[in-house]
Amino acid sequence: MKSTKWPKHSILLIAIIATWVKTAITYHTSFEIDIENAMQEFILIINPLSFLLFVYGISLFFNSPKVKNSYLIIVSTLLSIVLYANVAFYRFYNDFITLPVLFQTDNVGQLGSSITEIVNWYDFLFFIDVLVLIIAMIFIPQLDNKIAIRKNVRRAYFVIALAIAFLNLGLAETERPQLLTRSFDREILVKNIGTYNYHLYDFYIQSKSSAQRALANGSELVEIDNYVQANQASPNEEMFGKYAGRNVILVQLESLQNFVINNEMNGEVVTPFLNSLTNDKDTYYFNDFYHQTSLGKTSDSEFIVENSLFGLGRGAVFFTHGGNTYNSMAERLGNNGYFTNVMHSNNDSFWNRDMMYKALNIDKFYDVNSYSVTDENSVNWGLKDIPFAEQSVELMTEMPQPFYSRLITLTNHYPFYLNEDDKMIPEYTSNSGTLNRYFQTVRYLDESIKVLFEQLKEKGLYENSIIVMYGDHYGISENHNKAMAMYLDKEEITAYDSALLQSVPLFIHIPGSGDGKVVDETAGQIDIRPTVLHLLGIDTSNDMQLGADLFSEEHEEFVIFRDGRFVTDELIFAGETCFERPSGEEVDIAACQPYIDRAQVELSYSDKIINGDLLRFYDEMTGNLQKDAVQ
Ligand code: GP9
Ligand code: MN
Repeated sequence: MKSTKWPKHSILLIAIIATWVKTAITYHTSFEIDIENAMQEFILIINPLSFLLFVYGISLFFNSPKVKNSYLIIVSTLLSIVLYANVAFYRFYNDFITLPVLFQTDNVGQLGSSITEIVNWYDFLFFIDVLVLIIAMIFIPQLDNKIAIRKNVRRAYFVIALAIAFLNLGLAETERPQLLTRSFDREILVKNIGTYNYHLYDFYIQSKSSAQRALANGSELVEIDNYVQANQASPNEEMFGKYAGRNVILVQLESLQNFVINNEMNGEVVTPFLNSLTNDKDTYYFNDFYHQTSLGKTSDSEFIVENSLFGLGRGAVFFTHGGNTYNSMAERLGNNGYFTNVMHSNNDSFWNRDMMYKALNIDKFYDVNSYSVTDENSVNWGLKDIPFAEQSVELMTEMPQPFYSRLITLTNHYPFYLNEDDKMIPEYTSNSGTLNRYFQTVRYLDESIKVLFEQLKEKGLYENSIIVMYGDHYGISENHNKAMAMYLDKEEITAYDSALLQSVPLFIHIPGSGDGKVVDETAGQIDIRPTVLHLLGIDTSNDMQLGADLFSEEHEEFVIFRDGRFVTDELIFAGETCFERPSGEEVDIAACQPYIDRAQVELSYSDKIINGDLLRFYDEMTGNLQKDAVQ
């Protein structure tokens, strides 16, 4: 074989192609990645390429063929180990490796004990590219080591690698907006940026949070504790413990905003069942209640409700701080004899719920595997809300009582698709298909709540429960302002209107209470935890929580949004402007300033608690700092 037959960088090219092809085949054979269209398939196939070009390309900086070849072999071996470790992990956990999981000894222990199930004889194929590379090195003659690589060739090479990386990210962004900032699911990340880039990203996220955690110490809690104590709202004596021992059923109503309640769309009632609750003798309906979520959307609302703390301004706290110590509502209820669980028909890794629920001390997660899901009873994101309600109540009948179940609905999720048979009202007639369909899926969600109530009654679970329902976050983003303005009969949607549109409904339905009413107290999701615990007679005076009991005389009408906007009963701060309620007129910023400052303080305290994992230094039973916290 003559050396001239082989182009200069043949070995490099072979290394890239071999690993690329092997990775693409592995995606299809070893992982269950849902592919919905040709674009997703294309992204999946190209996604390892940019990373491989970069890491193998580093060999272009080595002049000695020997060093170069050793480098290529070492890299391909390491990448094979990473990929194979994921394959083995996936066979057992049906999930991709994330760093914190590796450090949970019980996970690795479980893996070790079932090694015979996990390893197959043909697994050497996962290292086939290393073999190909070695063979190539033997048969392709070495180039003269005095020939250096031309600088402009090298530059062109990395420009191409960068271009491919951007192409990959750009396509992924159109398929999955806010992929990296929201980072909802490991499968979606791998599908869009590839396993290797996913590990880099995971490493970045995890090392950032562990550095912050390592630098934190318990003394930072003193100031926060003083603030929390000074702002405590003592429980309403009459309500405290009034419903002790009842089951608690929380329902997170996907994307449900308050503007549809008691409102019509082209003459059609949108939420007949929920409307009936607004003047029901057993229901407190809060009509000036707001979501406080950010990029973590559903998971943020879960976090806020469980912990009475804010989510993070960047990313989803479920992902970034899934291993922290928390003092969740579930933990509280668990300590008081409750069986605690979440019911939601989705993969348990979505939003990193599998890990986060452990940190929140939730006893059980009834995920997609607990439900019977078929093509007929699914639409859009999965199981439809009506069968979900039916099957959930069925599962509740098996639960030890009292239980705390948090249900998360799914059908009223963007892009709001529904089967023809389930459409109970026509679409709206604006220029936004999203808003037009939204009314139909909201109507369906409303029906599913009616079914939930019926089923609870039928199974004898109704009387002895408290049912709390709230919208998790907005459903219609500001991209649809024009259509929203048309629906609300306004010229335009201003910053003031947008803030008001963050209102989601809250219903606290207490069968037999008889004292239900419409409550116009300005409040937010952060207030749910103390409210529920107090109704059950569980003291929260030592808890590190930023919300307040909605039935307390001392509850303050002040809701902070995650981005620093706020709403009170008299003022709204939005778009850097201070508005008066209800006129919407601009007023001097001085009126808002004290609240602006307090919003910043509360948000920063919440961030400090999360970033420093400060609750590991806190004993919520005594309210004391744990000076000897060892973790
Ligand atoms: C996914 C569901 C939706 O399991 O909770 O999450 P979202 O996109 O609304 O945050
Ligand atoms: Mn949601």
